[in-house]
This record gives sequence, structure tokens and C-alpha cells, in this order.
Amino acid sequence: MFDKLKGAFKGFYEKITTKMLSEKNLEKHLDDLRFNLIRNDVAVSAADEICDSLKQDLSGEKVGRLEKIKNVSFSALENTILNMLTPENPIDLLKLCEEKKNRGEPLILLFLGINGTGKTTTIAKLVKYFMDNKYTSVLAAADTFRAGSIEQLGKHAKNLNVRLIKHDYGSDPASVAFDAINHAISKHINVVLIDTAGRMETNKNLIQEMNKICRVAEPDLRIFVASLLVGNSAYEQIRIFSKEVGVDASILNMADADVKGGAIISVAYISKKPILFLGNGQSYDNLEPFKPKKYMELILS
Ligand SMILES: Nc1nc2c(ncn2[C@@H]2O[C@H](COP(=O)(O)OP(=O)(O)O)[C@@H](O)[C@H]2O)c(=O)[nH]1
Ligand SMILES: [Mg+2]
Repeated sequence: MFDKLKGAFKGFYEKITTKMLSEKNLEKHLDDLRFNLIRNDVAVSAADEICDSLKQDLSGEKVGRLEKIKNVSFSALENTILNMLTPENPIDLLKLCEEKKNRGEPLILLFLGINGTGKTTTIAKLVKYFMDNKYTSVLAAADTFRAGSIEQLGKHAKNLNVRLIKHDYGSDPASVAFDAINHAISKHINVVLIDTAGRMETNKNLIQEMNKICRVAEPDLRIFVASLLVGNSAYEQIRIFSKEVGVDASILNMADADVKGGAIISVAYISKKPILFLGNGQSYDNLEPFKPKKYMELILS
């Protein structure tokens, strides 16, 4: 997982600790690092900030004194990355769920993102997660667009023994969401998870439809789901979804297959919203709460 990004930092550290450094070759090593970060899905603006912090930390009197550089704790780098990953307003999903429950209301979660990013699978994993934490769920099959989507979600509902609210294909997704919410209210179900069709970010009709679901369902969280494997386009997607629909948090999938690792930094840095989980496989338990410090330690190890 994330081996390439790890390799980029390791390579840089090795270069600056094994050779005498001058201001000039520090610049060169930083340029190499910047290039490697961008190549491994770190957004240009984020790569610049990382390299600037390293430059500040390493330039001046420290440069050229090998022993001292060896002992550089990289605290500036750690702080920079941790800052990028830590949202201004963190979200505690279970606490939010408990608060809603205490108010006698269901927690309403809307999932958005383009096709094939793992939205439907993530919803099933979250049902299991809530179940493990003693909360009940209902699913809204509001992807009425893609053939087979209702059956796919239905299969998960059956496996996990939760209710699926569905209408016919081609029907209004907002009314499916509305019915699921009413079901949750009348049956005192804790969480409503609304699946949606893959929205190509450029498709105006689908964006409008998404906004209609938001108006009708008034979700507590609009959760953006992306695949880490698409690299740069993950943060381009979240930028557009944030602008056109609004995003409160994200879940990033395919971490198990992502050898690069930089898209996580980019999504956090560009969106400034919490990453709630990483999806790291196809089974229901392959959902890992995202911990900025753990990820930072992993890539800087
Ligand atoms: N390896 C891996 N596969 C995943 C992960 N999440 C989802 N998938 C797979 O990605 C494919 C698309 O997922 P799906 O939930 O249908 O995406 P959707 O179109 O956004 O609803 C399916 O084959 C899933 O099993 C993950 O974290 N890791
Ligand atoms: Mg789907």
C-alpha cells in the first residue's frame, strides 16, 4: 500500500543524508522530490507546500552539516503533511448517529461520486459498521439509472438483513430517498443510506438530479466516494462535486490496490473536508477509519 509515495520520501531522505549538501543541490533534490510527489498523485499545490516546508527546515545553517541533517527529525515535514490531512472540522460519525438518535431522528447519509468508485459496496460496508456499533439501517435504492443497480443493492440488503426501499428503474431518485426516510422515522431506524447513480461530473442533468435529492432528503452528510486508482482525477472530481452539489466528507476506495498513495493527500488538501474511511477490499469488513497520523507515519516510515 502506497509504496511509491513512501519510496519518494525515502529516496529524498537518503540523498540528503548521504551526500554533502549545498543550497544548490538541495534545490535539485527538492525538485526531484516534487516531481516524484506529483507523479504519485500529490496535487501540484500540495507538493509545493510540502517541498517549501522541507526547504525551510533544511536550508540555512543546517545545510552541509551531515550529522545535523541526519538528525533532522523531519518535524516540519510531518507537521505539514499532518496539517494537510487534518480537517478544520472533524466528523465523528458514531457520535453524530447517537445525537440524531437521541433527538428521535435518523441519520441521513447521501453518497455521491462517479461510476465504479465503490459507492454501493461502501454503503454495504457501512451497514455492517453501524450494525457492529448497534445501530440499525435502511437502504434507499436511489440509483434508478444504471441497469442492475437495484438488484446489486438488494443483494447486500439481503445478506445484511436490512430493509431496501426501492422504486422502478427510471423513477425519481428523490422520491425513493423520501420514502426511505419516512420508513426510518416510522420504524425508528437509526441510519438512512442513500445510494445514487454514478454522476459524471460534467453531466448537468445528473448534477441537477443530485441537487434535487439533496433538497428533498436534506442529508446530514453528503459523502463523496472516490477510487484512489484514478489518481489526479479524484481531486478534480471532488472539486467539481463540492462546487456543484456540496460535499461534507469523503471515503476513498481501492486503498488495497493503490501503490501510489498521493491521492489521499490531494483529496484532503483540496477539499478541506474529513476523509472518513479508506476502503481496502471487497468484503464488508474492508473499511478502515482514516487516521491522518497513521497514514502520515506509514508514508514517512
Ligand atoms: N479492491 C477493491 N475493490 C473495491 C473496493 N470497493 C469497491 N470495490 C469494487 O469495485 C467495483 C465497483 O463497486 P461499486 O460499489 O459497484 O461502485 P459504484 O458504481 O460506485 O456503486 C466492485 O467490483 C466492487 O467490489 C475496494 O476498496 N477495494
Ligand atoms: Mg452503484
